[in-house]
Amino acid sequence: MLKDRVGIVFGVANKRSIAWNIAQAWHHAGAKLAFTYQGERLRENVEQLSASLGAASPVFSCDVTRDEDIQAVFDQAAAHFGKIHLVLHSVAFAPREALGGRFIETSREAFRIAMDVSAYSLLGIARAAAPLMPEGGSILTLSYYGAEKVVPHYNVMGVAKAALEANVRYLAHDLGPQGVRVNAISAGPVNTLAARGIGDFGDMLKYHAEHAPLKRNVLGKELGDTGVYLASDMSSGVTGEVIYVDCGYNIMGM
Ligand code: NAD
Ligand code: 0WE
Repeated sequence: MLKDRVGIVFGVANKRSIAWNIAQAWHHAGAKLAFTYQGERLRENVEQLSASLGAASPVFSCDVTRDEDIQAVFDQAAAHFGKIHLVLHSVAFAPREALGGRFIETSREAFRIAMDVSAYSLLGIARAAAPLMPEGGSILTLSYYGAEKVVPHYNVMGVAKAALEANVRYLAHDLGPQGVRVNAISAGPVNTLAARGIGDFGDMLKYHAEHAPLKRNVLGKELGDTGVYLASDMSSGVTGEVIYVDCGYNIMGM
């Protein structure tokens, strides 16, 4: 379904990463991929995972808070592939002390960092990607229910995800005339590196599974499948949208 499409994947840290689930699904659907990693610490992980696809995917360093890093990724992608069609943005960060305690205590600096890494970065990436998408394309990001409703302790990340979801709509408006679609998957909780940094995540997974209509948590494979749908022509009429892939949790009132 993605034959002859080229995609750039931001946000693989390890094999549990949501980005890795979606990248594998894109690969199996026939896309050619490049990966970026944040910092030397993650280089080897990402190189090994990329190599495991057996497709000689290039791997680039990128801290999304640095405009010059983002530009360098797309310069290298242009040199390697010419055109691209797909971008996956699966990146978020807030200082740990801001994820817990009272939201009202969030510092200006923690707010700035959460917004920069988790929301602004989509815009920076979209701006650098768009000139390489003359055939149109699909930009995909990851959100969470805390954007819309209060999830205790998600705090400033909820505010950043609300900004991210608004970014999706404004970018969809700007890039629509060029045939570039922009959408988000709002994923139910998944046990990744970013999630395990959070105390009581096990309890949260259990609560979520008990209260979701499907009575279980979402699988990485299911996020990958929706990722293929949003990347492919199957979703050609869909842009600016936030699609919940959360076993139905978000529809509940009680
Ligand atoms: P993860 O830790 O595997 O991925 C987060 C990625 O963000 C890592 O690869 C990390 O290197 C990258 N990152 C952080 N700061 C960066 C920076 N300055 N520059 C470049 N990269 C940076 O965890 P994940 O759960 O797969 O998270 C991926 C996305 O999914 C995030 O946007 C997260 O908010 C979202 N999400 C996660 C869950 C969940 O429960 N795990 C649920 C819904 C949405
Ligand atoms: O988006 C996220 C988590 C993103 C995240 C995780 C960390 C952990 C380590 C952002 N920044 C950091 N900073 C760190 O220092 N999720 C959707 C997973 C998540 O995190 C929560 C959740 C859920 C769900 C935090 C509190 C409550 C619920």
